Amino acid sequence: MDTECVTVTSFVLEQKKKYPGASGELTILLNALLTAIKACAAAVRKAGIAKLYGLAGSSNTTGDDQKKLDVLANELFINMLKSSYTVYAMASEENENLIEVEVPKQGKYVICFDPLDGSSNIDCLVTIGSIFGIWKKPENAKTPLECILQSGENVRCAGYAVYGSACMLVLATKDGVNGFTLDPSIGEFILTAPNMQMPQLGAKGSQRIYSINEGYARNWDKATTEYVHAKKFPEGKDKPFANRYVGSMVADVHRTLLYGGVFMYPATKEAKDGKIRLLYESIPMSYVVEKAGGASSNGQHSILKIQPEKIHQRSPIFLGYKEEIEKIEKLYEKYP
Ligand code: AHM
Ligand code: MG
Repeated sequence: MDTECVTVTSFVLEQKKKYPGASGELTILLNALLTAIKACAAAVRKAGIAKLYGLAGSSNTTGDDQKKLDVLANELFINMLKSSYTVYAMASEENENLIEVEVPKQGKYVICFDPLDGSSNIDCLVTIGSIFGIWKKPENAKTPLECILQSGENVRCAGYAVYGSACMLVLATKDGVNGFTLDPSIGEFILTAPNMQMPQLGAKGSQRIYSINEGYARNWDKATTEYVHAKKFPEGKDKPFANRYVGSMVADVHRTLLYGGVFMYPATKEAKDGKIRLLYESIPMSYVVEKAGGASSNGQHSILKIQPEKIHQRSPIFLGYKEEIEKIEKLYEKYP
């Protein structure tokens, strides 16, 4: 083993040194989050043996059936975070209302998370993940809800864990994006992808990929329909884009970050705001992609500019190559 490897904890402590006034509360919060993520990774690995597949017999606030792993992951996140004494309030995909923290345990951060994203992929062993965004409680906020409903422009730190062929944590702050792979033999996340950057379209190693649920094509708006058509039937000498869609946002966005491409979950005739939820899915993933040199949009402007009004608010989302996102925004100007 590399005795000089950088663990996520040592990396975060190193980062903290850049800010001499920092209290260390965010470092403690991240540590609690890591414990929850490691416990989720272990549960995902042994889910078949521990009889964790299948439904829990309940549905969450947005009407999805809850899987046993959804419920377990949610409890792990909530309990680990509450007992870190760093969190003021939380919002989870699995809880209808915001989660308040008892006064003696309150800290100065708020966190929104999807404890297990891509639930429909659990039982067939396809990649799933956890997504989180962390904000500071505004000094003048009067209610916990006001603390939770902050835009992506105030994010302090965001990221996701991918439970795939390996478990990887991707962490974005204003200083950049870094990837850590879980070494299960020592239970530590090791820095394996420092300063992650999305490839530029056309650069060596970049791929031409569009990622969307094509099954809903008859319900798309004109902008999405025209854009996807142009990816399949490009003009001139351009090659077409390949189509890849896992159906787990974490997996689809992680591939977009590494190989390049465009991920889309647009509005449809049936779902006017699309499906993906702002606070714990779109904002954290858009923050990661933008910090890595890509772009995000709801069709009009960056996802990070949207001021959320409800905890479970949804928004159409497009993210990936900057020039492709610009093309999509131009199509929305053409077909408002
Ligand atoms: P979930 O949080 O209930 O798992 O739902 C969110 C997931 C995303 O990961 C993914 O991008 C999307 O739902 C897939 O939806 P669809 O099956 O409609 O394409
Ligand atoms: Mg989700």
